[in-house]
Amino acid sequence: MEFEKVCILGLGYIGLPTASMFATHGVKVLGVDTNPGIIETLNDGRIHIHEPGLGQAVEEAVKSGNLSVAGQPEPADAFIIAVPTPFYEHELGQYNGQSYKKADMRAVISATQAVVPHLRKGNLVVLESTSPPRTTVDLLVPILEESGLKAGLDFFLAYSPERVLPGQILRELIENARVIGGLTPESAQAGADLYAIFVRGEIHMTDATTAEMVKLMENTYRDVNIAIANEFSRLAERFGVDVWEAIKLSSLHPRVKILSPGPGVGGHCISVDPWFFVESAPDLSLLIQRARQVNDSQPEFVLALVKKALGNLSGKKIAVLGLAYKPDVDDLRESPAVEVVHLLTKAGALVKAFEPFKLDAKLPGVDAVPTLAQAVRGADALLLLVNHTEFHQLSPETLRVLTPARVLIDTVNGWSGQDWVDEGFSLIRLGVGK
Ligand code: SAJ
Repeated sequence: MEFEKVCILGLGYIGLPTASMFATHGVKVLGVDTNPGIIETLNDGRIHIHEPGLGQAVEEAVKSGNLSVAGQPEPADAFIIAVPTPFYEHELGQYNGQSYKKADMRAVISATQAVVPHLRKGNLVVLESTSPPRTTVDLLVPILEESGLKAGLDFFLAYSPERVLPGQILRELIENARVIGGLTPESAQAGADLYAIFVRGEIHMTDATTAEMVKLMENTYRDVNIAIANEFSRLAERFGVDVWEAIKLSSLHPRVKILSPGPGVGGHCISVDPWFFVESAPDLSLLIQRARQVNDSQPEFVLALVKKALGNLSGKKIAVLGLAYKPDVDDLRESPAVEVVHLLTKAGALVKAFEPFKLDAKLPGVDAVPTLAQAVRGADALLLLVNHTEFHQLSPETLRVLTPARVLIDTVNGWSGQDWVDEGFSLIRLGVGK
């Protein structure tokens, strides 16, 4: 199938890079977003997302004359839906006395409805948003068929998950293997033809529900594996073992690769997606629920560690290093570091937090300061919550001048083995028992 014009609904972390890819590969692209602020920013030649290389890619796409943006879709050969699927913050489901989070599919529903008036015979519609299993078949088909056209017969319909790592989106969009799940084999083939325009990784065709499940399985697998690492950190502490040493030695086994414990799991993917399985089949996803609970309670474990180091936290000054959800990114969404700050503050500690990737971070209940010196001055302890590369080496001179603190609490194994730590600091590490 040939594609002259593609309409992409949702210009976020996935939609915008995808739009720029198609545009720089000779396709006319209309990027659509319902947020007028985003349209205005893009029309001004700026972007609203921090992702290496993305500003330049969008600039090239606009210069090529192929990328334009608007608040509403237009007729096109293909429509790609890449809107967010968060969960409801306050509306929980219940199963056997346990609560679980439910997906908020409103953005997918309204984006799909917005396609209906423009849908023509022979068009392709692709959903990229991470969604509960059967969303394409059970949710999209009935909405799109309001056009009077029959899915799989008059138009093609497919699900294709994005799998790119924030920080490496542009490279991974091109190089990663891509899974395309069609409502029919012809729909999968149409989807494969579309992505072959810029994807250099292998393209694998399957059915739509399998593709939805593939995406959820990938992120759930990672979540469960991080949960076991976090549980090992608790066990190691109990048994007087250094979990980091034990992980290193266990991973020498040819079929074992243990992930890293830490203050918890954040971001908008791994801490969210497993709930889509739980919501769809709570009776069959007990391990997945437990893993979510372990990871979500890891900030409490960090709080206990800090209490063990400092005693009563009331009035204690703590310098928090890092607020991002993972190392070397500026993204604070669902960040466990932010949760730790809230817990410390609730326990009476006076917390100053420094996030080098977001110097102007403004979060309710968090005193974020724009320099490390401001955070560290007068602190009773330094608490490392994110393994940013630039935190590995802290200059001893700076620390000596700025703080009487000799207590370092490391939740991500960023400080062990660093020379400067030997200079009279006492280092307390997550997952290390005495
Ligand atoms: N984390 C640990 N220990 C580890 C690894 C990660 O505690 O050993 C924590 C991180 O600090 C972070 C969270 O887990 O808080 C998630 O980070 P991540 O790097 O594992 O994943 P994301 O959320 O940035 O991106 C994931 C990726 N999925 C997988 O690796 C299976 C990415 O490929 C997906 O495209 C993305 O989710 C997505 O959009 O779904």
